[in-house]
Amino acid sequence: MTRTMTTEAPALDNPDPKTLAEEVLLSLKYRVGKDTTVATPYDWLTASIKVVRDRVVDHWMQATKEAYDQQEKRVYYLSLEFLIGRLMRDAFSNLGLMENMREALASLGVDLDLIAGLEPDAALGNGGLGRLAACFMESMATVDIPAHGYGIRYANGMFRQEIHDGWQVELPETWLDHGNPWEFERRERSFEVGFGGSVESITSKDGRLERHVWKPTEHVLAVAYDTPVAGWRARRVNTLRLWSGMPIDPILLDKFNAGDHIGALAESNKADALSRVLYPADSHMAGQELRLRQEYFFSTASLQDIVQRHLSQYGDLKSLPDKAAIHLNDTHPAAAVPELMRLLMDVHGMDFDLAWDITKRTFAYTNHTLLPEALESWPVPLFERLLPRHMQIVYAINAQVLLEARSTNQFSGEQIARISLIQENGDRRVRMGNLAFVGSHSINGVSALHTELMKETVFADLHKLYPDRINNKTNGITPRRWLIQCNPGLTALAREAIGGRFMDDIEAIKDLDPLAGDAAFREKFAAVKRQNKARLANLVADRLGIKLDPSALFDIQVKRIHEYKRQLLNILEAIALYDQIRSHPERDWMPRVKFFGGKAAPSYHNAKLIIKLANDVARVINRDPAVRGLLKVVFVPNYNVSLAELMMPAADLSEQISTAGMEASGTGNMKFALNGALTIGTLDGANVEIKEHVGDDNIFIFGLTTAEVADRRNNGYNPRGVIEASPELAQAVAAISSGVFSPDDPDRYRDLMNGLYQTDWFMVAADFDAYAACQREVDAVWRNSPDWYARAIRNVARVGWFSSDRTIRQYAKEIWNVPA
Ligand code: 4GP
Repeated sequence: MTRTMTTEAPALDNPDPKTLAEEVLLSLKYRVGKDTTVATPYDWLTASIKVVRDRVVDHWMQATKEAYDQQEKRVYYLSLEFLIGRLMRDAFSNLGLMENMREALASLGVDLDLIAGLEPDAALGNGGLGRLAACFMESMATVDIPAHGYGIRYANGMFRQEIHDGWQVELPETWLDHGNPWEFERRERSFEVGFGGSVESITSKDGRLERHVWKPTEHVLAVAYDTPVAGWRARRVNTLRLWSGMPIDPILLDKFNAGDHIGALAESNKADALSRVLYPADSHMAGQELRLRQEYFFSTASLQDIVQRHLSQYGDLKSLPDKAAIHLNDTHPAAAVPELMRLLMDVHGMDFDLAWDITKRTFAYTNHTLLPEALESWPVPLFERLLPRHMQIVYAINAQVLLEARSTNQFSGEQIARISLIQENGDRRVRMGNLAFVGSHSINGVSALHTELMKETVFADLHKLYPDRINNKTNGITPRRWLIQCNPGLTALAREAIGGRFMDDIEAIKDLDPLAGDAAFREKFAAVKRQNKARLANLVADRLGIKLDPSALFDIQVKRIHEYKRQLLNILEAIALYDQIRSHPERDWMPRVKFFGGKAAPSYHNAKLIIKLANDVARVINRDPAVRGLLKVVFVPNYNVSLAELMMPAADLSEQISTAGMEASGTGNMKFALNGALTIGTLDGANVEIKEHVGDDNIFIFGLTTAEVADRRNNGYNPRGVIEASPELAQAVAAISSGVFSPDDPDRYRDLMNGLYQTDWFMVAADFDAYAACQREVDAVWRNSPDWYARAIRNVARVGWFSSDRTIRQYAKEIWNVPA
């Protein structure tokens, strides 16, 4: 069943600016406790948020009640990361209050943009999968699915990045310093979480095993904090419930009284640690004990909450799969599989078979990366020590799965070993991917290519055993944040040209397509782009003191710094272009600014070195008078959601240049295209589908395909030969190796460059010439401005499909079995 969206908003009251101004004043007085004479900008921010939150709450309660009364099936999205960013604009815009609120605040002498800029950027995620979870929350509310997001309320989210002398420096992000006006603390909604201890077997009088009882030795509380998430036009408001760790006894008084002041706080510190920091690992396994504790902590709290809600409404857990779809965002919540089994068997008395059937029908799992270093596995001794009962359950599940596999007579011993939940070679480890897979009825990849690769690589054997489970759900982005809010200029232009239907159904943006041929429209489009570029140029001038010309081509690569994403390829091309500009000053070069932005995991040596290299190269190129401003390189520090909102609308060219087969999907590629940037990219992740939608003429594709990469790797790739055969590349590599960009430390990049010569796992050298040639094609099209903007408009018009509303509807229909 598809509910169509109309432009008619459901009964949204639309208070005039005067009413809103009064509400803000009351809020300032009674909620914040200040009057206008002493109010700081933060006070105005808090007062304004509370006004809009009150309105959200009305819709929230209504939605909650409806879900209950109508016995709707609920979706529970378990994710260790929610990269939500700022929420105020989102709420204003989704409730249709933006303009009136702006006027209301102006009448009080307050600038909406100024206070909006003070709202902390809630960075409870690393990048890809965390931002996806945030887009999904907004889309689930928009397409009217009753849903709860469950995660951790990290006191310190993603670190703040500063660049000192070109190096990344990590500083704690303290987003809660001014409190969090969005959330509701629910002390009464808390659950006990245990760790360690032992398992007791309870037997009946006749010696039969009745059940197991886990007796943990450590106990903490998980306390709920709720943030309402409003969908477009507040059609529905859902809940993001984040857990915070609390000690059961805040202080152990007997220890304190005995003089052990530190020991008295030990419990408290342990509880606090659970929700203190987000591990800054993107596509990389975090590996420490605290991480496994965090994973279990939020999984059990969420499940206890879900089970309690279900029981209070339906009285019986047998109907759980009919009324609850629990989604595992990557393997981080995979401990939920044995935890649900434990709750069903040990607490609610079911037998294994029934519990296993319910578990599989309830869970679904999304895989977000094929990188081997990101596939989670935990040492058996650690798992067993922290979660002894879960270890037993994992063994029991494994026995069942291996029995099924063997009984088909289709698998060799080696294949059986790969299907096993336990890795036996080397140290014994619990494989969380396999656990999530076998415990779920649906396992999805995040782009068509990625899903096929999942079937062929990591999950090949499990796919053979359970061929109906793997399916694809290509990622999407919410067009509210990533077009309507972040690009008001383009939104207004599109409304003027084709009406506002696209705001309710983003696929209607395709009506812009014919306007690519309209010179007057193209000019207006170019003017909007130019304004957006000027905004970014101002930010760069303010923050970095670098002056940029908004008429230059803005070429942007923003994402986590990772070798497979190949920022290095982009930097090498910048150096090659720099050489060319100097040696051929007579050519008609098109001015270009290459922007970089992104964080490196603090322990990822090469990624941090690549940041330093980008900055070193920027310094040399930007200062060289021979370049005559034709090329500038800018590394924008502390890339986060708010910066993305500024950068996406300002891009002419979007860099999506990962080694084919390595980027599961990408979502930045979608944000850029929707804001009118042309993509230069490899046939990787969702680029493949973006190409199909925008058409071959409106995207720049280069480089090896996935099959060619595999082929090269298997057949003795010789990067040295490749580098030596490419004069431009050889010169760029030689310049870096010889210290042209690091005169203070000429050897700084020696290992990095040796890596290119010797292994070049990411095929930077192999793709260099194709990439450089493709960039010159970009220049040629850019030179013909009407042609460029026609292509840019077609990008906007043709990527409406990459909306997270579409993705979520597919999840709803094909995985969760809920109406949307
Ligand atoms: C990311 C993938 O790297 C990215 O391609 C994808 O678009 C995103 O998930 C959402 O599906 N993976 C991660 C991770 O964030 O930590 O593995």
